[in-house]
Amino acid sequence: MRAAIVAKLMYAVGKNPEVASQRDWFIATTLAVRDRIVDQWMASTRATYESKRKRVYYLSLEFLIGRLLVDALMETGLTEPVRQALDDLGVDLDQLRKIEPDAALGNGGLGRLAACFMESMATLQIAAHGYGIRYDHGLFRQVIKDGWQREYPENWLTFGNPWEFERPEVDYSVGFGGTVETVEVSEEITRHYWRPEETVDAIAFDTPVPGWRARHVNTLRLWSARAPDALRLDAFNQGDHVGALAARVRLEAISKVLYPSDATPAGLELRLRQEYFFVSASMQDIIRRHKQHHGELELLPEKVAIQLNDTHPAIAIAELMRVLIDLEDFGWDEAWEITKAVFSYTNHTLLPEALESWPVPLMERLLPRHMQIIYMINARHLDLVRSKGEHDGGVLSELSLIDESHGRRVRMGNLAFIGSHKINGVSALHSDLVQRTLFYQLNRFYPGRIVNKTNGITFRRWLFEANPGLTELLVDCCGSRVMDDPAALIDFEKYAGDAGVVDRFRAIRRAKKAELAGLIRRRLDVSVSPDALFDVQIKRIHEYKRQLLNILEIVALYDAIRANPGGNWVPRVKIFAGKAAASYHQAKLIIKLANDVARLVNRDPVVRRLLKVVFLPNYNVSLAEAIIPAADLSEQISTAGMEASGTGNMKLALNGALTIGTLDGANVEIKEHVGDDNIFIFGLTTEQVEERRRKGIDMSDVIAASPLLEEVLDAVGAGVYSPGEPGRFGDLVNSVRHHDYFMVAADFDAYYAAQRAVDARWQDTAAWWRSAIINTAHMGFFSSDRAIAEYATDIWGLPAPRMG
Ligand code: 26V
Repeated sequence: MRAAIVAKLMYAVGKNPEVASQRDWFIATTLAVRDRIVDQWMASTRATYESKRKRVYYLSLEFLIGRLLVDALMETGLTEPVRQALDDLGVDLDQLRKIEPDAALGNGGLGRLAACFMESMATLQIAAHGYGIRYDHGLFRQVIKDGWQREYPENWLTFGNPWEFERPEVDYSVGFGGTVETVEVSEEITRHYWRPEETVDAIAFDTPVPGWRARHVNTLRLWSARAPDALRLDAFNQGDHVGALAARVRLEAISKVLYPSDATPAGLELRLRQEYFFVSASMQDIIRRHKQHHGELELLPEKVAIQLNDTHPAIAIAELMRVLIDLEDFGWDEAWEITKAVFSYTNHTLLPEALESWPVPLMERLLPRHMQIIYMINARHLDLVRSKGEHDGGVLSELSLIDESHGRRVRMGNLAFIGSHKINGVSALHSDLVQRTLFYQLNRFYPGRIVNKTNGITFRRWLFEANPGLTELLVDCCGSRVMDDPAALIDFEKYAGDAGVVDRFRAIRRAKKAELAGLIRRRLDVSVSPDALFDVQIKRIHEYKRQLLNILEIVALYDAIRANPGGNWVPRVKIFAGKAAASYHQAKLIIKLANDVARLVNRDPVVRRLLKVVFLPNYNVSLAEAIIPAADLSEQISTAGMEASGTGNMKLALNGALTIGTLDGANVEIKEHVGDDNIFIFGLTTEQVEERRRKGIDMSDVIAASPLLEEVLDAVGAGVYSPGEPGRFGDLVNSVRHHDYFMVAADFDAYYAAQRAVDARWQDTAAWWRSAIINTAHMGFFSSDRAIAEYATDIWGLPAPRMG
């Protein structure tokens, strides 16, 4: 290993050890490790080819990967050899690790799920390819200035990306705009020729994705946009040098930046271009590979399963129809059967503002042939519905692919539904709501298509890599098979009352908290005690996730402590991290409030040892890996019915944090697994939220009945936390009082009471750690290996993977 690293340093980086920087060593080490993975990669590719088995294609506009060095070392079992080799060379692996930038090609849950699923598909030795976009700039970097969020561009590629392989020869042309020529070949046959107005090239960049123990290695193929050479030459030859460059820049903008659209739908042409760009390139690649290996396109459903990660790639349904009919001479019916058999679609949110729809005029201009095909799909779909006796205009318009209510728009969710054989939600509750609300009518006419696939997380990253100490303890208690079989975790439960094991568990947590305290001191210059209860809420900032509820509870607690500083309080550190969409005003105001409250609380000598509040900037995968093993309490407090699943909830519980949460998303299933006594559930249920909204969302009644909340709202509204600008939080307070769609007021007292129950449990040390151990022990179900095994058998038509 040492020789391999030095060879890379010299012959690939071009440095000798005496002058090499930490970054040079990082690149050399990565390249040496990558070689080992590539050996397995070639073997996996060959084996898949020879077995002729079915392949899975995971189409996603987001892959939120994080760092890869520690991950690759873990998967390949090379951590110790590499650490030793670097030691001999006078280099510290833990320093090198931090040089690597996060690959942040995603916004949040949806993108991180795609990354966990890629790892589990490789672990279960499923022949899978991820397809997405190689954004030059990932999710923005968040800086907190005077308590406000500021966004800065992210530049993960500045020093190159040693994990990827550029494939200049894998180059597909993607068309946009233009016209469709219709030719009547005969009485029955009409042909359509799409003549795009412009084209852009998609260049492939491949990253190998090793699974556990590197038994199998899959490929993540990301596309980068490049202007076609012809374009440059034409204009250049005509002497229009500036014009030539401007046209190039416009086309290449397609893969420049990730849409940070967690707040407002990206109603922009560039977003639609991104979607079709990566779909077209991926479909060309899939079809080319299929023809090369299996010949006939009739065999597509037998050999190919394509999973649509949300509706972002849903245009692939129209694209496959276009290819089959226009280019491959299939008849409509046969093409449609193939298409439905190949595609399946995962829904990740019910929020109406997050459901994609594209204006018909934009689609007609950018993708004229696809628009025709969508009309045809719609006509046949509505005929079928009518043939089943449905003639109600309201119902038909809800079923239609075209929304006529505010300008004509294509509903991508309906397209994804109609063109798929299976549609899934991401937790039991969410899938139920998908059936009962979003796709209520479609589900009536296509019963059995909607299924549940509760999300999961990869234990390799979120347990083995993030928490090696706990992993070692689990191996000691459950045996080494716990490293291969998540179900083996259950044996840890036996140790819930074992004093020796509890002591080790606590010491592991204590060490992680001390590390996090160091990070908090370095980044924020705030000192916190590792002996306090670390209470964390880490996720995108969104009103439905209710960071505001958490902050208002802090204010109430702060007042209570000040009123009785000698009381029997549990020392707490409240930890927040998360990004707000740049255009999401309310979310940015919530960040400001958290920071304003933090400033006041942290410098108040009265509460000094009892309460600290910190907002850690620039939340990303790497920061999550530092916070999660150090968490005692996990905040999962979304308004019931609004969080599709959550996956941070699983990561925290796996590492032994207790959850305080609502009956929302996967919290419901976490509760079923860990038992009611080991989780703190509070607040309105989904049905109660619906009922309260029907009654009205002015909360004057609720607030009048809660002196505690009244006092908190008065203080925040009066500017106690913003003395320089008393009206700063007026909007926030006003919406809680009179327009509380998210039920902050309605759930406040229940949340306060649940927090006091948390205090009581913490003070019963034995009970706390018993619950913590039970949480870890019961998380096996939430492995993404289980989730992927279910997708494989129930959706992709694969044989049951071998688990463990
Ligand atoms: C998108 C948008 C776009 C515009 C308006 C507001 C809004 C709110 C949320 C989103 C994100 C939707 C996609 C997403 O990331 N969903 C998350 O998917 C996770 C993986 O399934 C799941 O655990 C989270 O609960 C879900 O929010």
